[in-house]
Amino acid sequence: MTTRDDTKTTKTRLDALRVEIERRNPAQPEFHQAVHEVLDTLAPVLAARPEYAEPGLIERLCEPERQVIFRVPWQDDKGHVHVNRGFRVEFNSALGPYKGGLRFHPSVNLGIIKFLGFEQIFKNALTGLGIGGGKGGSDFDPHGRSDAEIMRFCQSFMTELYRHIGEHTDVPAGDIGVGGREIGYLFGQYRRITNRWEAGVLTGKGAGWGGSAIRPEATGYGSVLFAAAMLRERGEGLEGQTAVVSGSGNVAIYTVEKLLALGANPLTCSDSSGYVVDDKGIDVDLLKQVKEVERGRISDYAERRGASARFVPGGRVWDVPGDVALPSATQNELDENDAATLVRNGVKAVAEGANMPTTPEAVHLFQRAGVAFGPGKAANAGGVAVSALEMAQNHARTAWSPARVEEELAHIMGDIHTTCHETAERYGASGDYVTGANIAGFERVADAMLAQGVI
Ligand code: NDP
Ligand code: 2IT
Repeated sequence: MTTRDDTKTTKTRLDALRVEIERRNPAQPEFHQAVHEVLDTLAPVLAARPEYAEPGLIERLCEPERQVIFRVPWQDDKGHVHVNRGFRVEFNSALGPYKGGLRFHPSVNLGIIKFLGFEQIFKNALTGLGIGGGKGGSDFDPHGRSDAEIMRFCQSFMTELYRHIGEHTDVPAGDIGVGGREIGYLFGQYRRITNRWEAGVLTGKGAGWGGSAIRPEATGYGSVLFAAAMLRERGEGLEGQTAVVSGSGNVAIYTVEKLLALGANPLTCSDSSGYVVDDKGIDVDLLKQVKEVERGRISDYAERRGASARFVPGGRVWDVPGDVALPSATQNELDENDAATLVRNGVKAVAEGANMPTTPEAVHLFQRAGVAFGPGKAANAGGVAVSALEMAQNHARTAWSPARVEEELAHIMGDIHTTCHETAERYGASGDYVTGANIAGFERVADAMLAQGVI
């Protein structure tokens, strides 16, 4: 039987470990944040299951198996040479090949990639699909670059990355700044260098050359399904509810699309220059035209939409009242003040489409206020889950129908919700999806690591 003393001793050990991790990984605040958020919830499971308290297990979990950093030189359209930095952090392969996206954004550094890779371990475990955790990217800024510049950058990036990846080793996909266009250029260069048609080396490929139906939609659709499952647990549905969505990229667009399909009313979208409020609800076809076809800004949407929409430069999208909030842009975009505003305005559920968009203080505020809070590890797992289904289709040299993939996605999101909910209950944290997701993901990875020895 676990006593209060066991839990206290375990907490003291975890606190000491956290201090040591911060010392050994200086100047990586996002990585510290992600590790702390997980360690903070593990004490009950470590106290209840002594095998997990084995010296070195948590230490191994917090140390990437491999970290690759490389130079990415490329020439712009005027012939000027630029030098960016490329990263791939192969964090944990106990459950399967490293799996996780590539992010191209000027804010990328090793600490950002490590936080994302660490989160990915638990998220991927929650899908139940046999994928390890990894992440990569570059501090390259794709904004304003021509197609030819993007292609040359991707080719240079892959000219180093190809040595480290493979369908049984490490399988990248998209993230911020990396979508179907970039995956195409990356795949082309991989194929050219290796002289192999190895479809399973990257996911998010195009329809017709190994891509899965519904992969572009999967993250956004999945986070809306997760929000719906949390509401259902409280005897409510999404129909008729208003929603505040941030971001206007891949995740945000398909979040809006699914909200509309389920009868909810998405009122907002945003980018790094401001946000749009549309009193009639976001027009998803116009949003796709502006963002996916024309690669424009969210302010262009407001200009084209007419009287119902207005663009607010700067500002906080969370000032707009809504029943449900779906942060779908980037890390730490929703802070304690934003959470207080949302709670004051009556928000009932928050589902993280982005990775770690809610600061720890904001998460605690939501939980104290009784708001259903779905962490990214669970709520945005639909994207990587369909990536794993893409790998399965590639291995079998087949392509499933959109209806089949969508049905699988709905099952997976339902299972993740149930797993998180039941795990939280089992450890005395009923309704706490953060604890449920962390412990359930941890148990799967930890069991595999213990079985496979000290490696
Ligand atoms: P996109 O590049 O398609 O879109 C990103 C959006 O977020 C843009 O609207 C962008 O605006 C905004 N944004 C990015 N960085 C910042 C910033 N520092 N400040 C304000 N706004 C910002 O990326 P995705 O939609 O793919 O990714 C969004 C989030 O979802 C990320 O956290 C990602 O890790 C996560 N995610 C993505 C998955 C996927 O399958 N793509 C799967 C699971 C999670 P602007 O153009 O102005 O920069
Ligand atoms: O954060 C994520 O889960 C992703 N960017 C998707 C990863 C993937 O391999 O599909």
